[in-house]
Amino acid sequence: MRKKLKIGITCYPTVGGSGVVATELGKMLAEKGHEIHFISSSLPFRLKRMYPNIFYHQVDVNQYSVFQYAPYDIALASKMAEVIKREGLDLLHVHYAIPHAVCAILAKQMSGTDIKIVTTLHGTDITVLGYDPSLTDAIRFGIEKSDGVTAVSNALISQTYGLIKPDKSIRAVYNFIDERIYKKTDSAYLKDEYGIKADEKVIIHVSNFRSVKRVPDVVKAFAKITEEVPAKLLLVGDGPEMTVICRLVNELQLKDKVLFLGKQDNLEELYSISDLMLLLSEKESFGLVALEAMACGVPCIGTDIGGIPEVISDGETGYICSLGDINDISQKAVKLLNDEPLLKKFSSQSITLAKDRFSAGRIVIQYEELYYELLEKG
Ligand code: GMT
Repeated sequence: MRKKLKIGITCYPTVGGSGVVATELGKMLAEKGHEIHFISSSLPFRLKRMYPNIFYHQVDVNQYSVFQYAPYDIALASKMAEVIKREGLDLLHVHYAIPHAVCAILAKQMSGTDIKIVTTLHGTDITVLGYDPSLTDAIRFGIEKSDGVTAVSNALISQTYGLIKPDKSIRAVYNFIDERIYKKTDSAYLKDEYGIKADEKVIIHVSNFRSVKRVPDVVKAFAKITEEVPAKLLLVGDGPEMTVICRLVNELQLKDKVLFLGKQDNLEELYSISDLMLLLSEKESFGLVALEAMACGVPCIGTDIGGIPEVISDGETGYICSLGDINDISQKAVKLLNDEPLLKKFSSQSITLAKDRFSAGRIVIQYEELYYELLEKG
């Protein structure tokens, strides 16, 4: 039997999908007997119960009057080096090339050990920061000096080679869901509580309301859908675009049909009362929320952007439409919502695809294999 590993994990614990994936990965690895050390600025938000083999090392970033900016990167690298030495870590798995891979490389040097560094690219570091020429070299450095690099979709790998041009092989390891949590649950009572009528379909959108998520497109598509199908729209999450969205909802006179739910836990309960998800982003390296929804039996309509077509299977678990094509999006939504047998078929195919391609069991093992491969290489 292979030895159990001591693994350090660093992510932005409060930032959307990457924080979720890093935390869920830590929990899954702990359940497989590995010892997990989260090194981050706050406790990962999905870490809700006690695990005897999960430890949390807080990175404190102090504000000094002599420095214009708080030195997060240096504080993180110092904490990583301290934990590497004290706990005898075998490997650091960091999420984001910058700053986390670069911090891990510095920490490795500071610790004087041969710890292996695995970096997972989630997209924001490549598709947003990669366009800033002042950061390209730092991102490339983080990637090339990591021992192993993964990306959450093949689309992100192509974008990384296109934008950053690293001399490094990058492995696609898809995001995953814990199917014990993300499954259809009996939460029908929520429909009454939210005032959703029996004949109304429920459309859901979940995001951090950044402009790249194109939430106005979701609202505009919904406006057209409700001309044909009685429906409510659940908007879940919060972020910088919220004011714009509230204004648009008022302008389109949709106030009675759109529910602003803000940030929510237990999303599986909301997915379980939903008939359709809309994910109409202009940048999306994977689209974890689409996968979560699919696992709960919710078909999705997504844009032909980034990794979305690798998650949503067009014509099987939902539809892929061109970015901003509100007419096509709403027509496809109406067709699906009005065809109960098709909706049911897409729903069950979504559950099957989520299980077959993206189950935790299938994906976590790919990370473990990479860890052992790197450690055995020496
Ligand atoms: O989408 C965001 O704004 C959050 C961002 C993050 O860094 O957490 O999400 C990225 O990573 C997720 C997990 O791998 C992916 O599911 C998202 O598609 C990706 N977001 C973008 O590429 C914009």
